[in-house]
Amino acid sequence: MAPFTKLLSSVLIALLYTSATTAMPSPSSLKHSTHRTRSIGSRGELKLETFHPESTFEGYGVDGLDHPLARRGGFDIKTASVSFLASKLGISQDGVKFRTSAEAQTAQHAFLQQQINGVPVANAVANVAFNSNGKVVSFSSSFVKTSNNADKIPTVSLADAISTAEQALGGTYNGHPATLEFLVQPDDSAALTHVIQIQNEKEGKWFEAFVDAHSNKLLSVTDFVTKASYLVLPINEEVLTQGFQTLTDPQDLTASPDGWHSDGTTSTTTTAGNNVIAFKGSTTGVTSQSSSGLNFIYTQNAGVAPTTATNVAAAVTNAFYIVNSVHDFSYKYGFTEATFNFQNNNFGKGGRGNDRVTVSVQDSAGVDNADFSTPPDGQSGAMRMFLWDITNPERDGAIENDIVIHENTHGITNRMTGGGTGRCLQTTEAGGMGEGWSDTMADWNAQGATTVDFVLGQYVINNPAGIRTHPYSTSATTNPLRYSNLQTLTEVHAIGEVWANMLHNVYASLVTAHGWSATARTNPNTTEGNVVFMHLFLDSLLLQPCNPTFLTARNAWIQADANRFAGANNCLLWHAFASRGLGVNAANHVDDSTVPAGC
Ligand SMILES: *[C@@H]1O[C@H](CO)[C@@H](O)[C@H](O)[C@H]1NC(C)=O
Ligand SMILES: [Ca+2]
Ligand SMILES: [Zn+2]
Repeated sequence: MAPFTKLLSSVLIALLYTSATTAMPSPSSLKHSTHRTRSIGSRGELKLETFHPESTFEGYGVDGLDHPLARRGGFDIKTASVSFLASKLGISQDGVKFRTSAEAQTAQHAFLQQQINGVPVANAVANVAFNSNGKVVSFSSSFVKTSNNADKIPTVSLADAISTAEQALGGTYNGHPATLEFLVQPDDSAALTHVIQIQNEKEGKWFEAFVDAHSNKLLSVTDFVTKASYLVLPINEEVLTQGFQTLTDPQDLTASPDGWHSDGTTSTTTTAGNNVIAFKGSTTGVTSQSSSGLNFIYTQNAGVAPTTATNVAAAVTNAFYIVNSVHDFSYKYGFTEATFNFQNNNFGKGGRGNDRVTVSVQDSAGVDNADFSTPPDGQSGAMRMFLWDITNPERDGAIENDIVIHENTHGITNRMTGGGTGRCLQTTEAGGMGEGWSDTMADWNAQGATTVDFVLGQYVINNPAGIRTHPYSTSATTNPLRYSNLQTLTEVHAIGEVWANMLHNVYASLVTAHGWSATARTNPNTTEGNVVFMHLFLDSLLLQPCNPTFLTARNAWIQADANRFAGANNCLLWHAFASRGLGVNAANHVDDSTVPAGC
């Protein structure tokens, strides 16, 4: 505990210093943007505070920033991004490692990492986006001027580090190749670490552990699992009508060229395909077609236990359908093979394959919950849906679409932010926004021509109020949450509600201004507000920094609009964010409702 005590006091000094030099009150929540404290171990006996250096974001508007390499013949994103970053940060090019790039619809994205003596730094990263003229449209970085770098040759063996990590985290090494990376510490020193994946399926744990390669101490973790921790409200009598329908060929062949039941080489007649495998118990527990020709017709019977055979088949079918549908529409808006999506066969379109989503329905590991694990590109995302035991018979989260979409969206945001590492929504504030985006995606899918308040999770708990504290609403009476609520909120779902409510207001403004498209999921090329919204949602994920804050994420939305729509919605976005306290001068969880001059 000693290092944490020391850290706490240094932060207190920093807070006092800040309050002495600015007029703003300094919320005690400032660490939310750079730290996360987790209780680990089966009884939470290990308290681990992880550190993520502050990230910055700069957007360069509609025109972008000219750059010496922009117009040279044969634009090369690797050379251009390394040279831009080195000159921008005033460091040598040896200090920058180009990791990967992704060509997206409106920008080319480079993802880079700081390196010290040729060894990459896990938590000091950067990304640079270029437009089609090779100009820089945005850049973000969490690079650190380190002092006191550890020797790059480990003195602790990988085997010893694995045993330390297994013991501390209560799981086992899963065999994924370990790496050696520096890790910046809160005092700006750089520790050398063995980076090892540790899993415990029964307890729903999946960590990336950073074990000091000189002292054999566990220094940090990436938690690939985003857990729901739902606020359960008292039960009332209302039962929702579910409205099951038979859909014929819902797959989108642009996004899934061989449909949902083939990976381009192997066809199936079960809930196993290129994007998703949905099952109960184990991956062999898939649901098969009910008659010849890919028919999955299983009528859910709400009057009997969800564990009866037909209800299991209905739930597996529904989860398979939703996760494939999310794959297909998000693909059209830019979550593709190249931008680190989940598919077994990538059809030669970039990115890493062999990582379709595994969906475990009625997973026996828990109740009243659901979770999604997002390891790096190339390893399957894992969704686990549990039963809810508030009602009798129990209810199944796999047939409440907003819960499935919420979980699935964790995979999208964790993959697109930071370029496929799964490491970039780890701070308290970024983790909170992760929850917010997931609710927002469910909200977007549920809306019709007239924007209405959105409630999440009312079926599983049999309560029309759902599982969040407020409906998402344009009414500040119905939902009073503002940026400044972050001063007192510490739990990621609670922080997520603030972000999701802001985005609900952005959505409503866009629909008011541009109308609503009924074909938004299949046609991303029209101009209505819900189409615009989904473009900005996904575009901004690729632009924003690793471990974004509300401020940098907002700026990424503004820049996404510049990239795709030449800034047509600039003032609309500012007004919507400012209406909930995230105006131009908002900072440090203090509200501001100012919009830029001219808006
Ligand atoms: C949308 O536009 C893209 C790029 O021009 C095109 O490839 C695609 O077919 C269009 N999609 C629809 C549904 O019109
Ligand atoms: Ca992939
Ligand atoms: Zn969640």
